[in-house]
Amino acid sequence: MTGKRILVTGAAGFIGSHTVDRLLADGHTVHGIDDFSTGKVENLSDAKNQPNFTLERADITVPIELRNHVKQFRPDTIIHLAALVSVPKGEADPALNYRLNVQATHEICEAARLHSVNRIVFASSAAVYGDCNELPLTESIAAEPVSQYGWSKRISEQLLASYSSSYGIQSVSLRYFNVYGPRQDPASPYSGVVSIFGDRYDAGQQVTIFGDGSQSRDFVYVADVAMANALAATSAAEALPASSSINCCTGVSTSLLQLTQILENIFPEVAPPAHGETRLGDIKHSLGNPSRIGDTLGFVPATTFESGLRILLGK
Ligand code: UD2
Repeated sequence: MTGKRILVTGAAGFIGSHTVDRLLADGHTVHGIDDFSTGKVENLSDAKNQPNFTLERADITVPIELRNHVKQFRPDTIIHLAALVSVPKGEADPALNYRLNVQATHEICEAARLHSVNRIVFASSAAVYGDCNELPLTESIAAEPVSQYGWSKRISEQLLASYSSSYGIQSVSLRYFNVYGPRQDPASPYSGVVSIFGDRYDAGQQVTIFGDGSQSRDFVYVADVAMANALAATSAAEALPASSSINCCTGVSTSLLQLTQILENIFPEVAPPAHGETRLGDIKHSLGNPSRIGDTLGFVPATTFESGLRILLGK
């Protein structure tokens, strides 16, 4: 396989940095951009030393900045990961959510159109399914989001589809389920449960389960998500539809009680979890159907939940 030129937005973030690592390991030439509002340069400490990687600060909501990067680097594909990454933050600041998660996607589409980029891979989310409880969630289910964040991802998918039909720019929107793994910040109240619980157990502290712990999620390991991004960016054009929305998930359901059971086995000295009130607006179960990602991209998750958790914890 000949290496491709791939521009990654949000390159210094949690998923972005793993995606960069994967693309470089596969022999591609990568240009990363990030505004470093949440991304960290340390996340790219391995990548930084590699000759076929460049990294620059850029604000993708400023059209000229973005277009200059695309014009100069001339990517075959853009992987667009920069975003506001939380449902509660989107509800609290819908204007910011719109700017970062809709307007920025449009800027990416425009930069791609103006500078002849062949394909865009986009970080969508299971949040597009809203409160649907027809599990497992399959792409044929109508996406009916219930949050500003979920809507912004859905609208972005449609923008990409429109640029695909009008201008022939191929697009792949990957609907990420619950991504976990190294470099996810455990300190924020918006952090995912795996990073919060992993961090607490590691520090010898008791965790609090909101509700009875029977709620479950489809946890997908970040290096597997990076692999999915790489496959979506580099698969042969003929192997993919002009525009598609594809679940990025494992199809395996894990409850919070199963999560804490594994953590208790690793850290038997830590007090068992406390239980608190169910979190407002929580969904009980989320599970994706991974058939389409398997069929179209040949994606098979390489990491079981317990092994991913152990890598995260270094155990
Ligand atoms: C995640 C995202 C949400 C949205 C959604 C899309 C975060 C924080 N949440 O929500 O924004 O993208 O996915 O599907 O990014 N929990 C506890 N104790 C804690 C923390 C969490 O019991 O200290 C529970 C929580 O109430 C929930 C489960 O763990 O039942 C998973 O929580 P989460 O925030 O990791 O993920 P989710 O799917 O609710």
